[in-house]
Amino acid sequence: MQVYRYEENPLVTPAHVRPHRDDFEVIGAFNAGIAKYKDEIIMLLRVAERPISDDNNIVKAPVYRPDKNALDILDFRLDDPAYDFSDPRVIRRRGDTTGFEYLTSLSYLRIARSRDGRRFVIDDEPFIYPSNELEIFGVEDPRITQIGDTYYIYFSAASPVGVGEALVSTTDFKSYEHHGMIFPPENKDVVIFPEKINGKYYALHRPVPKSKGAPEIWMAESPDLIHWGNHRHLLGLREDKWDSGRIGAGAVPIKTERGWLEFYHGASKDQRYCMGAVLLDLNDPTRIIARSDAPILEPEADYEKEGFFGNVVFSCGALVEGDVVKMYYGVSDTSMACAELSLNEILESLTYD
Ligand code: MAN
Repeated sequence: MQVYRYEENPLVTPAHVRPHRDDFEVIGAFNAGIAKYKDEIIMLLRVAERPISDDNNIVKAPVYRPDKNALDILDFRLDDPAYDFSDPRVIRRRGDTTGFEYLTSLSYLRIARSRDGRRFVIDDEPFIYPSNELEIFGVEDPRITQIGDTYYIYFSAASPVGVGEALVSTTDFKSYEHHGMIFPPENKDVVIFPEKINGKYYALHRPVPKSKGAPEIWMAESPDLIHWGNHRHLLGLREDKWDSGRIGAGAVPIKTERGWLEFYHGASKDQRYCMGAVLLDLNDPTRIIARSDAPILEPEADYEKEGFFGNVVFSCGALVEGDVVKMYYGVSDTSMACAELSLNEILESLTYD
């Protein structure tokens, strides 16, 4: 697979983003949703900020309080035996290996704009900030589906009762309407198809079943984008491959002659995140036509291997012009990058059933 990484990569880094408060620092500007709006390319960044700590023994956890419309900042001592701080993203109760008590940063969504897709200017203010009880730990990893003149933006909403997926819509990227949670916890990595198929909307989503099952990709349908049903399991993990640990949909599906092309992320059991592809039937997207054996993009460049949480390439949006796929992707939970790939080469590389 030929991958052309932009010379300007990483395109947006935390250093480019001014924190929204003076006592905070930006540690991530990554996993952005992508849209074309008028003559601009919009990158809706997940900006992760944390309170500046002047004591190395203290980890701070920011929590949004909707009743006060303000943040609370909780302090944890690194030597507190009740907690495990080994994953820099989260604060865990000791002994808990998968869940978390608090996040070490608070994420919100902020717009970066570009004409050429390479040089981005970042808005001064957040666009979507946590606003209710289900978002008090932050909003993360947005995807954007344009349907007509409306842009549907959906993202993980994190809170003590779980991480689910919330939906908002906008027509101008200035104001938006909040439609509440569309997939309850635990669910992430939703992508909504850009048009109705046989009279229904479709979405991919990623529940995390507990007593049985694994973090895998499901399909749902809806008459109105708000109410989702007829859930079906679509795509599973593959033992001993790059996508053996967890998978989730990435970019909004691309309509091609051969089918809907979906870029999804797969993590190995040791948390190395790559991007691969799956091809779905145009008229029945619950039918899988082909899938990547090997990743189409994997952490290779320094900025993909090193950072806040290294060895991660994670795309939430791509643009297509003719045969050129411009895949925008978060790197190492830190910054944003873009790579161009050939649509045809991707389609040819898949393994067909
Ligand atoms: C995981 C990671 C984090 C994220 C939390 C909550 O730990 O994806 O980046 O903040 O889940 O969603």
